[in-house]
Amino acid sequence: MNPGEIVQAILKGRGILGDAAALEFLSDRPRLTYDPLLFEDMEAGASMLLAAVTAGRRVCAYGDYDVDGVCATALLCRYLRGIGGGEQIQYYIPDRTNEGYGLNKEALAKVRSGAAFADGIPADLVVTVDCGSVSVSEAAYAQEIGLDIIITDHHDLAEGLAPGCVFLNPKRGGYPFTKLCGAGVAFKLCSAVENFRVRETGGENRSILQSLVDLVCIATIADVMPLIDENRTLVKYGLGLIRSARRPALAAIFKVAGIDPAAATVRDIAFGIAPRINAAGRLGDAAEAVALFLTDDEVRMREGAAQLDRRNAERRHLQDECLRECLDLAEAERVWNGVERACFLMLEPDAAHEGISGIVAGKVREATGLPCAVLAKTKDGELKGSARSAGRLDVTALLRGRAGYFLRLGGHAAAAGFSLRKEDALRAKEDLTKDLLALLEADPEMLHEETHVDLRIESSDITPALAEALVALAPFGQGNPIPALAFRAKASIVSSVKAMGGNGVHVRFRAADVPCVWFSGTAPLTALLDRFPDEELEFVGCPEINVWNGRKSLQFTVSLARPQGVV
Ligand SMILES: [Mn+2]
Repeated sequence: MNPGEIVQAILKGRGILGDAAALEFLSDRPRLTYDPLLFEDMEAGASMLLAAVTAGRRVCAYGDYDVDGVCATALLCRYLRGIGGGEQIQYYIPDRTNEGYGLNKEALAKVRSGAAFADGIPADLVVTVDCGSVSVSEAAYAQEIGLDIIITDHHDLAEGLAPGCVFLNPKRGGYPFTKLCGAGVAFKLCSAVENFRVRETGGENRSILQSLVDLVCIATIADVMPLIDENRTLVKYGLGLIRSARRPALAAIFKVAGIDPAAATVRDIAFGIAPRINAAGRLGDAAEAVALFLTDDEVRMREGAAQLDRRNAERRHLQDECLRECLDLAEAERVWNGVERACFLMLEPDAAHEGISGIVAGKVREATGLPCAVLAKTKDGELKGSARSAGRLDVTALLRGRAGYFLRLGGHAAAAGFSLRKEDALRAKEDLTKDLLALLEADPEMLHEETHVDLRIESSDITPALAEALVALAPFGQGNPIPALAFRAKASIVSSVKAMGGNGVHVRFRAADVPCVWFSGTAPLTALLDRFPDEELEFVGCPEINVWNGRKSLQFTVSLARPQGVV
């Protein structure tokens, strides 16, 4: 197959059907986007918001402490200030530990009275971003105390909603794409406001709005939304803005992270930029991160970015300590009467911190292959847990099966959050392990990650031209992974095996003459060649152009190798 055919086959396998869809998917200037007025309530929401800003009323963006919430808050404030709202546009971010996620009545009272703001001016309108879908009684309360309210969110819907409340959520139906992040929904609201504003004033100036797509891009990546459909459009243009380093606050964060914005990738944002923005809300006050995006003072920007970097280093330190402890605890739970077993890991480390339990649970899952919850004590003596799933297990469903133990419980297939009484923790752990073992009885492979292969090709198809053609499928990430191509080679013709890296865990080799690199692959490759010396092996990965010392060379980056026929 030639590179063009391979790209087309991958697209087809990913459900991108037809020439128009393929052209759009590969385009540098994608056009796929939808009319914001397709949102239920958008017309009412946008005109209410524009009227409030035009009348000089105080508007408060009510956000969240994670990256999506921070970016959505900054985006809404920047836009509304930019179209004339000025300092009347303020924001409120609840504290992770003391208030928790979503709307709360005390905060709304402070927003209404003005106590939430440095200048003490009371707000007339509150616009939630990235939260509010389940805050039914809080939304009613806002209206009772004289606050108009617009809810914008992308989380799952609750049963009902406060009557008379404007509620923008793509999951309500009407809007064709439901996987926008919170900042994406806020962006659609601003787009609608912009349309109305242009219609009223006759002026055409979309530059403020367009300049904010970088924030949508970061939020979409950090919230692990699928990089398909309208998100692909937003992320492509957003990456373009980020690479041109147009936003000084963001450039300052790139600088402290040691990442060159000109070559920024989805990975750089997910692992270098997002954790720093997130660190404010985990260990300090997320408002610090919002303030960084709202200031135009370069000195404050530099200081703000340095502060985020310090908080991130502190977060990493806490996380490492907690992870070490958790891995020891996990080992003790896995080995039962001297025998290794599958179990639901529920760990209660001394070094627990609410802000990092989710990350640590994910790392324990990676290390053990088992579903894991990490618990932290709260002020009122309860335990608050963050759980991460493994393989095909729906961890929230598993926990719901024992709902009686939990004071609060929410989440999705891959992750859950809950709280329970300390005295119930041990029995909950035992019962959840019992339920997990019963599931494994029926489906022994349930906890294993499946390796998806896009396409099986010949080793001779792997050329520099193919590596270059595959780049057009980027940006890669959730919902649009790096292509996984597979080729076969006899184990006996694997040659030039060379361990590399500080401790030799990575390996370079040639298979059927294809130059390969496999990160953390030394041990599995050696085992494979020892066990199956005469068999045909299948190598799964992606061809790439490696640039080293200014020289370009082709390499096939292996993610998995296995005996042919094993799936
Ligand atoms: Mn979100």
